[in-house]
Amino acid sequence: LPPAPVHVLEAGDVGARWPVPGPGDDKYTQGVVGIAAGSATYPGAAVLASGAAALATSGMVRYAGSAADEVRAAWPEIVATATVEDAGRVQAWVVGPGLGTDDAGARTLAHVLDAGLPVLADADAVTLLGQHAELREKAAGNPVLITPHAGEFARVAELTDDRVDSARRAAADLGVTVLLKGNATIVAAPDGRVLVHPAGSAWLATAGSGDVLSGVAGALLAAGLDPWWAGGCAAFVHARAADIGAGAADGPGSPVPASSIQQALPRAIRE
Ligand code: NPW
Ligand code: AMP
Ligand code: MG
Repeated sequence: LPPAPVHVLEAGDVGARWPVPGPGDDKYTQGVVGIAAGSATYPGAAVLASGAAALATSGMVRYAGSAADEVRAAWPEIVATATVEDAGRVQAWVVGPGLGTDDAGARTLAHVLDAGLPVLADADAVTLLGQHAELREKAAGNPVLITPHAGEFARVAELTDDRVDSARRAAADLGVTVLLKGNATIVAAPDGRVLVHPAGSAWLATAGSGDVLSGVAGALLAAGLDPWWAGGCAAFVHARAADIGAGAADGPGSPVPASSIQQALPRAIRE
């Protein structure tokens, strides 16, 4: 790959792109995001991703999956159905958090990729992409953003000590935008462009925080941001929400569970 400039994310990048409703908007023009997530083992991932999407968009969230009861109970504004086939129209999909990697998960991912909409594929959806060449083919060349942690990344591409180079190669090879998680978050587009959020919040290193990131990034895709900026803006606000939730702005901070990171999103977005 030829060298490419690395853009270091700043608050101004996010402020300039974060969707704000105007007088002519309605819930559909603000973006409808579908969340295909959760399983009997991991209903919490569905609640974390769906609720984060609801806090990050002024449009609409539709949830599809086996955690419909849990999602409805936690978020009455979210329209929940049991399957992606019944979800109705959405403008972008989030797929993968807590989904499972069985045949049902693979069918859900295939359905979502076939819709031709922007897709945020996280967690088990990344693992499934690593397992099935036909799913990688469906994703390639489409507006797909994958958000692996290091373990998930290694299932779809080679991870070396040069994380920027690894993410760029993965994006070029897979034909999707790659957000590689870690203390520094790297977002690489298939054409070689790289965004970096150099030092996120270490308070994010807690169970379920990635599921929150998925919902935020999916809401931005539904609002019309391209996968590269959706990933970058979501990572920036997510890290800030963790610092706010941990009280790290005012002192040393204290542990912040993922639901509290989710609840701190409005303050992070307002900033
Ligand atoms: P090791 O130990 O290095 O050999 P999984 P997961 C490796 C859902 N969740 N961070 C490491 O291997 C998710 O959405 C639901 C993490 C490790 O053993 C997924 O659907 C929650 N792992 C599902 O659970 C809250 C790293 O990868 C293995 C790593 C599984 O998610 C929690 C883990 O791989 C969770 O979000 C890193 N930086 N680097 C809920 N409340 O419902 C290397 N590894 O088991 O596929 O991933 O993240 O545990
Ligand atoms: P997941 O592993 O999917 O739950 O995602 C974890 C989230 O926390 C991602 O947004 C990571 O970038 C972030 N994260 C994990 N560890 C750290 C760390 N040490 N410093 C900053 N951010 C982290
Ligand atoms: Mg995760």
